[in-house]
Amino acid sequence: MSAPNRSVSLALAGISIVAILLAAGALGLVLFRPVAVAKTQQFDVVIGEAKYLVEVEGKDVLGPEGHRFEPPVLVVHKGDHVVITVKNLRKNIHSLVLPAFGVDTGPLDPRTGTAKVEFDANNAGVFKFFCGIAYDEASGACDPDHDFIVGWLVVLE
Ligand SMILES: [Cu+2]
Repeated sequence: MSAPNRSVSLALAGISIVAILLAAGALGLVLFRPVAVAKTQQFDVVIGEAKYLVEVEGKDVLGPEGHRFEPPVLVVHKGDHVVITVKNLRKNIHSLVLPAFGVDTGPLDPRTGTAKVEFDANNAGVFKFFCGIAYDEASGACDPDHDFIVGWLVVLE
């Protein structure tokens, strides 16, 4: 085989390899769609206070207070690493418990109690979190509206 023919053969071989790689890449894109890249999601959640309306003589006025998590809904993607800093702004002891991911801040002191919890959101779904401190007036643990101090973690697929 002469030198020019060898060059043509090498060129054809190179073109063939490139074509095969392009085809494999295109096939890969079809078979393995790009997925969202997991990342760290940080939230600041406070145990705060809501005011409710009551009707007095036909007018709506601000009535009793209730306790709540703010924000009450956290949205992440499956696989994200979630970091939540929880602060208790209220005058009694509260906590944040998220059983689905083994999270429990433990008791947070009134007004100043803060805790940071971390976990990997490895399951998609809607998961409830709540105050894990049972109401006990004598010891200043939680409040009479304990059962309503709830929030939701939404983990998207
Ligand atoms: Cu509480």
